[in-house]
Amino acid sequence: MMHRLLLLLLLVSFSSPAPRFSDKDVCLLDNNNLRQRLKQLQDLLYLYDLQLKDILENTYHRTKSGLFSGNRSMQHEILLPTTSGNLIVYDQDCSAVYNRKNTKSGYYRIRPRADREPFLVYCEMSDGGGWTVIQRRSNGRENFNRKWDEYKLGFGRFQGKNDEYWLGNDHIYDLLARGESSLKIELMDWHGERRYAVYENFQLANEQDNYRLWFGTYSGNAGDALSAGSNFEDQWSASHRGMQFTTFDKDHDRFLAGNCASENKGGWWFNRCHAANLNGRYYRRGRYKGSHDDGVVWSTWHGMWYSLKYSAMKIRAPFFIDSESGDGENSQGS
Ligand SMILES: [Ca+2]
Repeated sequence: MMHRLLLLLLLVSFSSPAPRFSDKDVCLLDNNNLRQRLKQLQDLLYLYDLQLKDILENTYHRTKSGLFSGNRSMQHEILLPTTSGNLIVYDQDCSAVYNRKNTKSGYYRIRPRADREPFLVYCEMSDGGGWTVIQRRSNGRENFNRKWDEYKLGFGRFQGKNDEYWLGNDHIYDLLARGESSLKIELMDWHGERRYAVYENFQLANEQDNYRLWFGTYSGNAGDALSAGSNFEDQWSASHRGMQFTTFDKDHDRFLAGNCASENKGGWWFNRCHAANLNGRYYRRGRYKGSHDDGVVWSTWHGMWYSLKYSAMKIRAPFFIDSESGDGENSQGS
């Protein structure tokens, strides 16, 4: 079908009106243009072939809807503990904390699933409030070059306002499994300039599917690096949409000759390998050099060879309404 399309385009090109000047130079020029156009079409055909191959070989395109919609959102219906004794009821996420009038940013213990232990997380109550922070880089003190199990369970410090941590893929999965969430990524460079990216419908698959990443529409001013920008070839090799999580000890990337997490010093949803990696190596200034582009990278803003000073990833339900400014229907009083 692609070949037929190409043929059609070529025929259209060749059957376009003859040059007005039957001059030899004009003909040569036209020939040249046609040859260039042919080259462009061949390149395009090559890319479409790659894409087609990709689609045929990778089941996530087909299973996506079943994987990510299905019955996931309701399967972890939260039940309040019914035990006697010390009854501590934990909020399911930072939006719930916020709605109980805890409008101060800080660390709170939350419990998205009643059948799992509660855990600490930083709740950001500015920027509309109710944000659950799942990742932060700010000072390079924490090592992000870690194993699968550490990324699964989470690591870092959970005390100071700017402490670095990864909340843990299991915790993030449990938070996201409760329903549709938006992801907001906040970035700062070494001049103190700030940018952000928002993704609707941010989702992770479970560990059996290696925490495969999915996300919807982008908005913001940092550029859509998770989709590897707007260039098709970049997207093919570096888009993070639909990718599984890779660490140096568990390789699920599409880079056949090696492991992207080993090269880039952190766990992430690598493709071949990346256009964004907020878990990369922390360089203490922006521009860096090396054998790999392994910095804290958001390529659509500062390129692959600039490592950011600060990053935070935070999630919130899109229907979250600040009970202070809303009609208060979410408020449970205090
Ligand atoms: Ca690999």
